[in-house]
Amino acid sequence: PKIAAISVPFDLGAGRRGASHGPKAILDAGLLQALGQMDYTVDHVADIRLADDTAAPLDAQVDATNLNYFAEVIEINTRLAEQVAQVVSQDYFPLILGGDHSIAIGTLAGLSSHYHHLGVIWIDAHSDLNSADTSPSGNIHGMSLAVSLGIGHPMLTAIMGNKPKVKPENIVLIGARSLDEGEKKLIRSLGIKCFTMYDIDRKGMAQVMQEAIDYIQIRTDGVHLSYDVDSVDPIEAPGTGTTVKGGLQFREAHLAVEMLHEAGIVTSAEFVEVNPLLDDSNKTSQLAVSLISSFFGEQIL
Ligand code: DIR
Ligand code: MN
Ligand code: MN
Ligand code: MN
Repeated sequence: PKIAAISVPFDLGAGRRGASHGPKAILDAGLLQALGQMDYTVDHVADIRLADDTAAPLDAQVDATNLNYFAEVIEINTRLAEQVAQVVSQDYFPLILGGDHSIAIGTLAGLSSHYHHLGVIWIDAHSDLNSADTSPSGNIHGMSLAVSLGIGHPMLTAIMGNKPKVKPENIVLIGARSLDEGEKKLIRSLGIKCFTMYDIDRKGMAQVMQEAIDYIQIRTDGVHLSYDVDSVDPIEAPGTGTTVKGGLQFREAHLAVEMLHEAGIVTSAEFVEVNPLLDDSNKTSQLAVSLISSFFGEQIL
């Protein structure tokens, strides 16, 4: 298939600066060469950026309490959603390079133009299910999955149409180990499928992934992979803004994407939260290239 790579050098959804340099670091670590060797046609179609004159001024009446960089997050995600919708309509496989995880708002909004029963596999130490009311930080990268469910500020949930972009039963969380109280309540009340690090320890990654694949493929018409590199243990992925110990080991992180390739169910992907300013040399950027290569079918033998 032909891949449309979309860079989103944006970090204002996170609490620390630097994820905006993620896309370039991943490209510099050799992503396009690696995919080219595997006979993919990769068109790097766009860098999604804010306009030079900063974000459009929002009406002073809008209450953006506990929503940091609200206007900028809306602007970047509106632009990203349009770009994703366009490449999907041109039969590209969208590959989004973040950027902080707030950009999932735009990715999922854009995908919702094409898929009516979109599945989402969310690999992350966190669940990103906060809203302004429950967030301990006000950082919108911790709210993006909630927004995509239609929960949150109306100006965020209205991007690309005022409807939920994904249904709770079509989501699988994998790798969770740092959940806020409001997020735990939401996961329980909506019945969201969640494989925590406990489940991965207990069952093994292979079984967790097989259950996730079996669960999601029967109910969806497309599957988006949203891979937050902070899911991986900080020993392997130090270059990210909110590390949490006790994460995926190197092989578990790869096995997840290898099994997704083998299953052949994923129709779009994003890799987010690589922060080169916090990295140990280019370790985390190189990990991202390795994960993306495995996701697209690179094999050991
Ligand atoms: C925390 C951290 N739950 C928050 N979230 C992060 O601020 O909402 N998500 N880091 O990736
Ligand atoms: Mn995240
Ligand atoms: Mn339908
Ligand atoms: Mn995270």
